[in-house]
Order: sequence, then structure tokens, then C-alpha cells
Amino acid sequence: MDEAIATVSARLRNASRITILTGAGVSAASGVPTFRGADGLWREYRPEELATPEAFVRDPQLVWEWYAWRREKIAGCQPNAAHDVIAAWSRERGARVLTQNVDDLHLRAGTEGLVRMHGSIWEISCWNECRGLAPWRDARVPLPELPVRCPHCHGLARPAVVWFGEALRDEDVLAAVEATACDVFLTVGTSAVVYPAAGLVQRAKAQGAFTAEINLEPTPASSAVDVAIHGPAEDILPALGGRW
Ligand code: BV8
Repeated sequence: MDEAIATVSARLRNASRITILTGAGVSAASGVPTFRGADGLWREYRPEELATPEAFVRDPQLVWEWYAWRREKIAGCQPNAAHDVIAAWSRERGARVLTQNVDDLHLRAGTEGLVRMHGSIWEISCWNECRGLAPWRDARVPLPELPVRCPHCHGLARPAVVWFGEALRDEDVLAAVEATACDVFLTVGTSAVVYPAAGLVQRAKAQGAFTAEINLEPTPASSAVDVAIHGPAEDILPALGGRW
């Protein structure tokens, strides 16, 4: 492990363009349930069954109860050392940070230029897209009523996140693809199964980036990266960050 950390740390030290892709694993130490870990279950449902427009049409109340439960859990969580190191790299090294997470803990840690590829659990938008309304922030816990209503058309409102089967926002895809033109691409705390985010490491590699993965366990990305470090992000990132 030490050799791998020394290798990645040296690459980071000499890099001018650093890109970091994060998943639920960077928030695990903060107490936020991951998607596919044992703690990812809610009642008897898996996220893929609820994080879809079809599930929302079928039962908006159930989907909103799941998001309200997650919002309540996340509200009590603080950024951890992984978020803090990544935020410092964004400020001090201009590192670009692409996250799949919707918990906004990277923002609260002070990350600059964050690309929230899957949106934010703290933002809400009109299901009917009335007046083309941009998502609005509502961080109240608990929410006053479920399902949430749009303040303009009084129709259904939805969490402003990207569900399975929905397209990511064009500007986020563009920013993420642009960020794969880098010297070092780190993929941290993600099971690397959700696309298009999971395809970014291959894009970076194809452009000559040095690629590394930090995860507790092997993932489909492990065989593609130059170095795979198996350990908790909240320990590994400070170990990498402290040597420049
Ligand atoms: C789209 C928001 C097209 C909601 C989420 C190929 C190309 C394009 C699409 C597809 C494709 N193949 C399949 C698809 C469809 C689909 C997809 O990828 N499905 C998968 C399941 C096969 N993709 C989509 O639907 C995407 N849309 O491509 O649209 C399109 C184009 C035009 C028009 C219409 C459509 C949209 C995907 C976004 C889905 N939304 N979230 C919400 O949060 O409620 S995804 C969800 O999964 C979360 O965002 C989460 O972040 C993300 C990925 O999960 P992870 O972050 O990796 O979390 P997970 O629990 O899985 O893993 C945690 C990892 O951390 C583990 O590996 C664990 O070992 C590790 N870990 C734990 N603790 C630690 C740790 N590591 C380090 N330290 C620790 N302490």
C-alpha cells in the first residue's frame, strides 16, 4: 500500500491538471448510506427501484418519503477528511471535482468548481417543468408536506436529481468530459457501475492520464487504472495530500 501511495502522491505532485471523480464512498465516513452497500437499503427497496421517473409516477408519495428519509440522515452529517482534502486540492491546485453524490458535502467542505453530475438532494424542481423553472433550493428538514408541491403551478414537484433513465444536464456532461483531459484522474469511492460517470476513467486513460482508484474493494474500474489503492478514502486522501 505504501508504495502505491508514494507512486500516486508523486504523480499528483508533478501534475498540473488533476481530476477527481467521487461516489458515495467518500461520504460513507460522514454517515451517509452508500447506494449498494448493506446500509443502502430503505424498507425493502433498492435505490434503482426508487430513483426513476417511473417509480415517481407510480407512487410520488413513496419516492418523496425515501428522499425525505435521506435528507434527514444527511442533514446530521458533516464533511469528513476525504471531502476536506479534495476541497483543498480544488482551491490550491485547481483540481476539478466531479461528483455523483447528491448530498452536497463537497460543497459544504468548500470545494470550488464542483460538477454535481447527478444533481442535489437539497434542490427541487417542478415535475411539469412549468415556466421552465430552474431548480430551487429547499433544505428544510422535515419538509412541511409530502409530496412536495410546485409553488407556481401547485402541481407535483420532484427532487432535482438525475434519475436512472434520465439524461444528465448537457453542461455537466460537457464539463466532465472536458475534465478527463488531465494529467492525473482519481476515481474515489465509487462502485463504477453507473454510466456515463463510470466511463470517464477510460476517457481519461485514452488521453494519456495517469489513473488511480481509491476504494475499499475492487470494482470494474480496478483493472483499467494504473494503480488501485484499497483503503478508506478518509485515510488515503490525507496520506496522499500530506506529501506535497
Ligand atoms: C443516462 C441520483 C441516458 C439519484 C443516481 C451506458 C451509457 C449510458 C447510460 C447507461 C449505460 N449503461 C446503463 C445505463 C443506464 C444507467 C446506468 O448506468 N445504470 C447502471 C445501474 C447499469 N444510467 C443512467 O440512467 C444515467 N442516465 O445515461 O441517460 C439518456 C440520454 C438521453 C435521454 C435519456 C437518457 C443516469 C444515472 C444517474 C442515476 N442517479 N443518483 C439519487 O441519488 O437518488 S446514481 C447513484 O449511483 C448515486 O448518484 C451514486 O452516487 C451513484 C453511483 O453509485 P456510487 O456512488 O458508486 O455508490 P455505491 O454505493 O454504488 O458504491 C460506493 C462505493 O464506495 C463502493 O465501491 C464501496 O466499496 C466504496 N466505499 C464505501 N466506503 C468507502 C468506499 N471507498 C472508499 N472509502 C470508503 N470509506
